[in-house]
Parts: sequence; structure tokens; C-alpha cells
Amino acid sequence: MPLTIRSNRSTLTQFLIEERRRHPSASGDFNALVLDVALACKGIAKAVAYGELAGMTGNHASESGASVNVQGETQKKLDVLSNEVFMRRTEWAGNLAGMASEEMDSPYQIPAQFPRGKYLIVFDPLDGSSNIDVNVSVGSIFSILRAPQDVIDSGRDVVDADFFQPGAKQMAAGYALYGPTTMLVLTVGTGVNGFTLDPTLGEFMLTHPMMQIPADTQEFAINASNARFWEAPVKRYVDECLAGKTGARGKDFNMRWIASMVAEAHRILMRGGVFMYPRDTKDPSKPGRLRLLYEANPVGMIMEQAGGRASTGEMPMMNVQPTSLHQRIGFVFGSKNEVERIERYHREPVQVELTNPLFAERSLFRD
Ligand code: AFP
Repeated sequence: MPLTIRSNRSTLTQFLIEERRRHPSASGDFNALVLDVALACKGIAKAVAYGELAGMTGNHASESGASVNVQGETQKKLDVLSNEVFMRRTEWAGNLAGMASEEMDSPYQIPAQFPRGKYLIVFDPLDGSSNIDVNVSVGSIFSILRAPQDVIDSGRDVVDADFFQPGAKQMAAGYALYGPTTMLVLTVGTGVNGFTLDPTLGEFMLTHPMMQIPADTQEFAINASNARFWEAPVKRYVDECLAGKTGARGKDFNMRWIASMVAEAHRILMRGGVFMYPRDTKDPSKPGRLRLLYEANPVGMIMEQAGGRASTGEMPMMNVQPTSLHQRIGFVFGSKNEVERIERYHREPVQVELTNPLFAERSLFRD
């Protein structure tokens, strides 16, 4: 399109160079890493777009049958390919001390033929991948941390504990959304910027500078099939949303559930809303569905940097001290006033009286 030629928008490279000018002592390693991540996302976007034309839908098969990741989830062909793309694009340049991914049980060591650097990256290479075969938007999520000083000084192999840093310590976080357009949404701790992939130039162009989430919303997202496992504060919040104008909130709400968190996060970033995958009682071995290090922390940082809020329901997500690489956690994020309300409901005494007929005895959302 001639539009491309006329455009005076910043490219991602230009944006990063301009950011770097604010840190005259920066070596450029960080920018190089982000650009490698961006290139990985472009590669994944292409693979996702070709879909079945390139034989890319369906489950990944190993020699022993369908392959399963450390979470016990069946891996899609694109999960495995996206993980590979992330590793190959970022391992070589000497910017990373190690990496960890949803798709790998243990941290990945930078191979001996490459120099090691001062950053760690944690990623979910293809979040929402169970939606691939039905052609719904999916995404990649990443979090960049500084490696512990002794890792940088010694160049030793990384271990799980090197990644156990609270979200507040993230140097940068972002996601790529593979939807009608491919977007890269990035924070380096100075706000949130959205870049759209120009398919003609193959460049991410700054199209959504300094994104801000409205503080209030009338839209919520939750998987209501889990209603019987929710804790009382979540039941209360959803009950009030469902009661709409006739209930305590005095306004009607709309509900969405894509089951692809990147797509939900992006919707919320664009027009507000609240997302909940709270801790529940479904499986006592899993305190929540989503993963702390490569889902909740990066998306949480983006939300907070855009003026929203990210929480476990009880405490700010950015303050949680991780204790394992693939740790799961309850996650509530989005419009600030709504998330604060949900946190308040967690602090207030349990309300036993739920008045909405949907939650009454023998109703739609009850046992
Ligand atoms: P997949 O990557 O296995 O599709 O999981 C996606 C996800 O982690 C997140 O993106 C969704 O919000 C959530 O799971 C959906 O979970 P439910 O299937 O329980 O609704």
C-alpha cells in the first residue's frame, strides 16, 4: 500500500533508539534483545497465518505419540515451532544468560558456542494455542529480567531460582497478538506502546503510543463454567455484574470470554474491562490456571504501566515472590477501579446472601 511510503510513524527500532538516548550508559544489548524478540514474533506470525496451508494446525506428535508439556497440556505443532523460533532468534547474540519457557521443564542454557549476556527471558511462545485450530487470535508473551549478578560475573549455567524475581523487577514485558493485524505491545517501564506489523515493510510501526486503560468499565471476562469453584468474593463480584441495573452496581455489564489471554488483555488495554482467572477450588494442586512468570507478571506489568491494575485478588501481582518456574496463580487485571473493588471484596467479610437468580439454589451457576 502507498500508505506505507507516506507514513512518518516511528519503527520499533527508532522507538528503542530514542528510549536508549535517555540512558547514555546503555550498551545496546537490551535493544538488540527486544529486536530479536520482535523478529521471533514476526516469524511466529507468519507460521500462524499460513495455518493448515503449511500443515501447521493440530497436535505435535513425538515418537511416543501426542506430546505433552510440563503443565500436562497437549502441545500443538505451533507451540513447539514457536518455542523453537523464540530460542533460535534470541540465543545467539550474547544478550542472554538463560531462558525459560512454558514449553520447557527446566531453564534453557545458552549453548557453549555463543557468548552469555546479562538478561534472562521468560516466555509463553504461543498463548491460547488451543484456539489455533478454530482460527481465533493467539499471542506470544515475554518478560525480560536482569540475571543475578553472580550469573553475569561467572557466566555459570542458570537454575530455576535465578528466575524467581517478583514482577516489579521486570526490565521489560510485552506480547505479540496474532489477530486481524499482528501487533507488538511493549513496556520498558515508561508506559505502554503498541506497534502494528506493516506487512509490506516487515516492520513494527508505532501505532498506539502511550496506551491507557480507562479506570472504569462495564465489561468483565471470566470462564463462568468454573462458577461452582469460585471463592465468595469472586461470586459476589460476578453476581453484582450480572444483576446489572437492578443490583448493587446500578449499571448493566457485558461479558466476554475468548480463552486466549493475550486477546483479552489487548481488548482491555484498548477499551477497558476486567479479566479474572481467580484462584478457585477446582483442583487443590493448582492455585489458579495461569502461570506467574510468563503470563501474570508480563501482562501485569503492561496493565500497571497503562494505568490499570494487576492483582492476585488479594495482593498486587507485581509483589508476589515466585517459588517455582511454572507456578500457577489467581489473576485479576484491568480497569483500576474494578480490580480494586475485587480486592476490597477479598478483604471484606464473606457475604453469604447472593441475590441474583443465576446464583440462587439450583440456578445456572450453582451446584
Ligand atoms: P492454552 O494456551 O492452553 O490455550 O491456554 C490459554 C490460557 O492459558 C489463557 O490464554 C486463557 O485465558 C486460559 O488459558 C483459558 O482457560 P480455560 O480454557 O479454562 O477457559
